[in-house]
Amino acid sequence: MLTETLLRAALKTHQLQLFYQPQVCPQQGKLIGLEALIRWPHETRGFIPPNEFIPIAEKTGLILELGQYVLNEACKQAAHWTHSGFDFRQISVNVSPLQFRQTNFAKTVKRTLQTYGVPANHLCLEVTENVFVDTSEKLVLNILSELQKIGVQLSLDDFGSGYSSLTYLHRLPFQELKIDRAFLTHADRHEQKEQLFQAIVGLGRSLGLRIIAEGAETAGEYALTAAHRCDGIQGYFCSAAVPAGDIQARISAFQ
Ligand code: G
Ligand code: G
Ligand code: MN
Ligand code: NA
Repeated sequence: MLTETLLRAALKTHQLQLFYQPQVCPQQGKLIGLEALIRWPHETRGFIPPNEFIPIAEKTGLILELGQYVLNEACKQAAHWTHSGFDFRQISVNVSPLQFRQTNFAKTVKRTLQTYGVPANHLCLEVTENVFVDTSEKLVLNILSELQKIGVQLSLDDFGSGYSSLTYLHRLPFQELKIDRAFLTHADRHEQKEQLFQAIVGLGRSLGLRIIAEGAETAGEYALTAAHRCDGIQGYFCSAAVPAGDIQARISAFQ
């Protein structure tokens, strides 16, 4: 069984690794960023999916340590890529609600960027609509505003999939909207799904947001994101998340 103890040990001994999934502009096929996704390679069990261990980390509070580990590793990688001359554009990191609302989160982010010498605009923080559960809109706005002042990019992840109130969206300083992959799946083959997808792209556009479509698995879905002028596409059709060392080879395959 997966336990907090095992996860804590894995974290402590650096068994958890970041993989990176490319985000690609569907018009030019150019790289526009990378999302860091945590991976836990286990000696006997293969890769343990984050969907199994992130909830444990959230329940036990270990997500604070795990979140900081991810932030450190992503910044370390960003600095390394910058020094080696690789223009990765930005690295996106997922931030859990508990981590997001911890005291001094913005200060912690700023200090981490300084530690690794990473310019703030090379980091994008992704939060989901779940940050609004158990937290007032005012507090969310305050935290986002502090992060905005630092200069990091802010992205609303899995948009449309969960608790979703459109009333707050225009008040919050996001630069990016990630459309939940449920909207893109088969949208090239179902008229109504395509219209729904198009409507969400339009909603994001009208708010001046960069639009990333998630979960393109086929050429048809990829073409659809280009037709609707999404700024970016992230999906298995381009590449799944791969180790940092494999990213440049991946990218040269589609650029
Ligand atoms: O990557 P998939 O890669 O299987 O990720 C599954 C889920 O785990 C996604 O919802 C993703 O947001 C979440 N996840 C992946 N990496 C991280 C991370 O570093 N921090 C947090 N909080 N969630 C992550
Ligand atoms: O943070 P978020 O929930 O957006 O994490 C992205 C999740 O989606 C990760 O688990 C990642 O591996 C997964 N993913 C990325 N591209 C695809 C895709 O094309 N199809 C599917 N089914 N999952 C994807
Ligand atoms: Mn994400
Ligand atoms: Na997502």
